[in-house]
Amino acid sequence: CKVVVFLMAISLFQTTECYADNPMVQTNYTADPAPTVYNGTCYLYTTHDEDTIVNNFYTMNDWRCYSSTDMQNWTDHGSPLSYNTFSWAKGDAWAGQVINRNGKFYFYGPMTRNNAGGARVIGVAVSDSPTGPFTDPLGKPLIANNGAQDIDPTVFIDDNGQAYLYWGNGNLYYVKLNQDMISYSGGIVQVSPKPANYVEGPWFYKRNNLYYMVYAGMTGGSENISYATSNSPTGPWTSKGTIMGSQNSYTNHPGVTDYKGNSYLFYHTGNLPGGGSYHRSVGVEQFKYNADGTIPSIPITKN
Ligand code: FUB
Repeated sequence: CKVVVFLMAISLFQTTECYADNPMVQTNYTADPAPTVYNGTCYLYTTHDEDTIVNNFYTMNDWRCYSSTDMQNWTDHGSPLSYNTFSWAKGDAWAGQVINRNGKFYFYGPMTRNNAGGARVIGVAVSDSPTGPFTDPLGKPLIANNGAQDIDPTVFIDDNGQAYLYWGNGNLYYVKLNQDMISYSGGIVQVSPKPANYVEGPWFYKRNNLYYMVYAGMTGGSENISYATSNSPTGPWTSKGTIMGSQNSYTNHPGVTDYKGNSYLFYHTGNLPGGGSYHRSVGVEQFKYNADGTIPSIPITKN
């Protein structure tokens, strides 16, 4: 195993809080962070901006996996899957997420199809291990509904066992996944009204009986991170404002988790040398929810 990140910055005033270097991965350009906790370890899945940018656009072929037991030192597990895992895909390995159910790990991620006009669709892959390898159980996309809009899946299993997959660029959609996690029942539902200034990158979870939808929003020239809450997994959603302002990459993308009693927001910027909108890098900040469950404004730290 290779340890990728390491400098520890200790606050002068809060010596118990230690942070990883930001950007936390300095060996690849990474984006679209998606954390999950399994067996006491925090696994972080990211996308991967290739060093060589083609056609001045996102050039992304595989997903990466890192893990940590202290949120400061991260082990690089390489690439557990790529668009080549899916026989029907031709590229654009964009923002994905992994969830554990009954000892199996389910990955959901968007790609462009190698037929049907190259539409962006969402695939599912399965593994017995959080670090892969993953295989495609369907041999076809799970979600192929809206052409360019089917990106950025986020998955959550509620306390009653019902799993939800939300996704979308421009509009927000969801389906109720079946227990097998590779099919769904009922139709695709478009969320209306969508949360304020919603663009893409939803991250869906529940805390203290309140459902959270954290997402990339737009009020200026580049994306911020905003959120909405609901008393129901299917809304209606109450917009709660922006928690992280625009950074130096056009996009941003949230991933939120609790780990060992603390709360963390993962995001991306263009803060590595050579960085920018197509060379992004994942960072992480520890934060504390307010007593009423609202999320404070979260500044980024750089080391
Ligand atoms: O990384 C490619 C796309 O950019 C993601 O799918 C969006 O969330 C945005 O970060």
